[in-house]
Amino acid sequence: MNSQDFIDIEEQFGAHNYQPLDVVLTQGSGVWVYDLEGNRYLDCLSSYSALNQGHVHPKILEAMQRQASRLTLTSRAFRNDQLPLFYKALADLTGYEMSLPMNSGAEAVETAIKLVRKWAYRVKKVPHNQAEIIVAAGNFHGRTTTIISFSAEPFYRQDFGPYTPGFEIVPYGDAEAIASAITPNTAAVLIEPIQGEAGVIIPPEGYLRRVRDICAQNNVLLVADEIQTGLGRTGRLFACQYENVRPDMTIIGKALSGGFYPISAVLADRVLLGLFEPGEHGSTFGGNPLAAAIGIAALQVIADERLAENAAQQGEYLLDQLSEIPRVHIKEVRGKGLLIGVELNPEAGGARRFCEMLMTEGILAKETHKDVIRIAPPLIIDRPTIDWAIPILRDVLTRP
Ligand code: IF1
Repeated sequence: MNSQDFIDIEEQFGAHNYQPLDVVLTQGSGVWVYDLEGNRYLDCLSSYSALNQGHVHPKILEAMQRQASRLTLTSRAFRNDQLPLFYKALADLTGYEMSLPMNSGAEAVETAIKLVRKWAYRVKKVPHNQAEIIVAAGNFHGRTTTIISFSAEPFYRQDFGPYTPGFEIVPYGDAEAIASAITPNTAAVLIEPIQGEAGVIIPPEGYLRRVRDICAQNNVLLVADEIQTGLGRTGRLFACQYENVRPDMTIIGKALSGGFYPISAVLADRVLLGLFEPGEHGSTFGGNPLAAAIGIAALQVIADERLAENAAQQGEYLLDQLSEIPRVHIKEVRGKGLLIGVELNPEAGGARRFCEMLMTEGILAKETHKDVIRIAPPLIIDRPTIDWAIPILRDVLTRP
C-alpha cells in the first residue's frame, strides 16, 4: 500500500473532524519524521508541543518498554510502585506540593474547573452553583462540552450546545478587564500565558504579573493552562516564570509524556488539591504505572538535556533568522522560545498553501487560524538543523 491507499481508507472509514496535510508518516526520530515513500521531514509542529523531547526519545522508550512488560494498569483501586515516584518527580521539578494525574489536556482542565469550584464553595463561601470563572477571548483549553462552553470561537461551539454556565469571557491581554469582571462569586481566572491556537498571541509585558496581583487582592485563584506553553517550550519550564508568576494551579499535559502516551496533570499546593475527597474525581487510566514511568522519564529528559535552556537559545536564533526573511507575505514574526508564529498578510492567500509548499520541501508545519504558520520544532533541535531549515523557509515564504 502506498500513501494514497492509506489516505483513501482514512477518508472512507474515519470521521472527518480533521483536515491533515496529505503526508503519511511511518517513522520518527528526534526532530525528523519519515513518510511511507522514505521522504524525510523536519517536524516543526511537534504534535502541538507534545514532542518537546523529540520523536521516540530513547530514554523514554526504554522506560516505557521496561514498565510495559512489568505492570501497565492497576486502576486507582489499588496502589502501584510508579505513581508515588511520578508525584515526587513533579513536585521536585515544579515546586508544587501535590499533583493530580489525568490523561488528556482537556481532562486536566476539567479537573481544575471542578477543583476551583469546590474551593469557591467550601473555602471562599460562594453560594452553591454560583461560582464564576473568568476566561479570555481566543482561549483554547480543549474540546469537552464544558470547555467549549466558554470558547469564543463559534466554530468550536455553535452546534454543540446547551452549554455549561459559569464562565465570563474578557479580552486577552487586558488585566483591567479581569479586574472589572471580578464579582464576589468569582472563583478563578483561567488563562494561557501565551495563546497557542489563537495564533501564538503573546500578551503585553506585565500582564501575567498584574493578573496575579489582581487575583491575590480579590481572593480569586489564578489557574494557568501551560499544556502547550509548559515543560520548556517557551524557554522556561513554565511561561509564567518570565514574570515570576506562580499560579495557584498549573495545568500540564502534552510533553509530560514526550509524545508516548496521553498524560496530563493538575499541579497545586495542598490547600487546594487537598480538597478532593475519595470518590469525587478520577479516571480509570489516570496515574497508571505505565503513564507514571513514562512521565518520570519524560521529566528527567527535560531536566537532563536542559531543554528549556536550549529552547531559549535556539528559539532566539530561529526568531532572528525568521525576522530577516523579506516581507513579501509576512506581516509579523513573534514568539517566545520555540513557540513561534509567522503571521501572513491577509492577501497572502492563507497559511495553508505555504504549509503545503513547505511539506514538499521537507518541513512540516501547520497553519493556525487562517493566516498564521506555527513553527514549533522539538526542543532538542540544534543550530545546524535550523541553518538547514532557514533557506527553505525563506524560499517558500517569498514565493508569489
Ligand atoms: C487538537 C489547537 C493547539 C491546548 C491548551 C488544552 C488543550 C490544548 C493550551 C487540550 C490542546 C491541541 C489539541 C489539538 C490541536 C491542539 C491545538 F490548535 F487545537 F488549538 F495546540 F494549539 N490547553 N491543543 O493547546 O489538550 O485534550 O487535546 O490533550 O487536535 O484538537 P488535549
